[in-house]
Amino acid sequence: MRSFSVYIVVTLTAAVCCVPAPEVTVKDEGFAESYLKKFFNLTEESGPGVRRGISPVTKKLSEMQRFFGLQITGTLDADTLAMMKKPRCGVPDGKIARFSTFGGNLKWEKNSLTYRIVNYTPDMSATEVDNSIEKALQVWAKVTPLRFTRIYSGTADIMISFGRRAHGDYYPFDGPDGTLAHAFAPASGIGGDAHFDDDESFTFRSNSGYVLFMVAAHEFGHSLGLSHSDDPGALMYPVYSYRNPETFVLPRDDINGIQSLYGPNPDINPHEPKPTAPTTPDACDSTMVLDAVTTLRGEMIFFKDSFMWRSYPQSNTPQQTLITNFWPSAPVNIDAAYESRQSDNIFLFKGRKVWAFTGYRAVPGYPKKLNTFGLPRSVRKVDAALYDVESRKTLFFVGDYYYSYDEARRTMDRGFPKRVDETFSGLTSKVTAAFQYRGFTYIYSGPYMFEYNLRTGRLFRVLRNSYYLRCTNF
Ligand SMILES: [Ca+2]
Ligand SMILES: [Ca+2]
Ligand SMILES: [Zn+2]
Ligand SMILES: [Zn+2]
Repeated sequence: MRSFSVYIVVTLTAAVCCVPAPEVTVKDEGFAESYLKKFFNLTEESGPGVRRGISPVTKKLSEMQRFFGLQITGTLDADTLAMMKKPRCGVPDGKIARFSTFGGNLKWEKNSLTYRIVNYTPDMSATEVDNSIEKALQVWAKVTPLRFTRIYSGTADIMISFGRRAHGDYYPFDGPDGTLAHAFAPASGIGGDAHFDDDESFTFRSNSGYVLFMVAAHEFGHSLGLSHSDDPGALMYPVYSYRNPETFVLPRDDINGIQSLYGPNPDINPHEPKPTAPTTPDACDSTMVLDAVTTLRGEMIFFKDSFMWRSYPQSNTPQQTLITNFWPSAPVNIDAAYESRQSDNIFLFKGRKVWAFTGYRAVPGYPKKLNTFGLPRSVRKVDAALYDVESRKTLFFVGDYYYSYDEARRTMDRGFPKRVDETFSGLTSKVTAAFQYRGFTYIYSGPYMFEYNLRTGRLFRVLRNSYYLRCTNF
């Protein structure tokens, strides 16, 4: 134990984004140690046989960083610590892979399973708990031949209970937050069972507290044989994220996972329209059209649907995450984004509204209306925005035109809007995203990126998305 903290090299480089003046304390090191032991199988070093070279902690930190798509530093940096502190499932993280299973033989050898709700949480009514559990099981029944029957006494395949701290297995819960629940892989006895930490406040629908339906649907994935996925959009991703239970549709990655064990639902009517399973955008898709691109304190951020990639200058691997994991109050499917160096804010645009963040924090008073920036009321949405470091102006692209906003004077410049192709030669198709990087101005149109000198309007190169947002699946 003592030797452990020596290995955690506390380095907080300037490139670490978004946590203001972070400090990793001795307490954090202890916390990180127990996190790695619990979820990444870090074992104590003992005896004289300690190998030279990379320490087990560095190795496990790197493994954890790779799993969560963080920058792989092998040190306990601020981003890594923030990820460790997110509420999550208590089951250890296994392979670094899209969906994974506990092993092909850890599955039920029957399609008809029983479940029993052994006790209730005081947070919700019994009806709400029953409904959440039933709905969570149906998430899996819809896409497999598995069918669930509730029993009220005796031993069910899936025994469901709420407990605090030590609750009868060897995996005590940890009080409020941290671990929310855990479940056991298919087997007799405790196998298949799901336990919920009753030190959490569970909720039926609201976005304060943890939605029991979401937590339960994830845990039942384990009860049926799935392990964790590193797809940040998957239900089997280990970190909790709020989703509306009314509109939740099981993502493609989870469907692929569960069907690899049990096959598809034979009762599905192929003529019945069903909601399409959401897929996580892939940087390797050469036809992908990004929603927005911006810099953020030296990083590049690429937005698509509910997701964003962070790309660090010193790393070639863009890290994908849900936008709401980064900024819980941010919109998804945004129209445009830019970073104001003037105010150290990042602005996200969607429809007639704009959100502002400083690092991880939402700026109070937002979202505001578009006309805060002096844009005319007739503008319904902004297609793209970029901040010009040299002139400290922000350009807003709207259809065939663009506006110039003076960040210092907080007014729209005279003489605008101008036609886009008047300044940016050769740009005749719709602008979809824009940003400035290392003195060059990049205007995206579909999957293409046009590289300009903003002063002269000279076009240097036409590139693909992948020039900055690298495809790293190899
Ligand atoms: Ca069981
Ligand atoms: Ca807990
Ligand atoms: Zn889990
Ligand atoms: Zn338990």
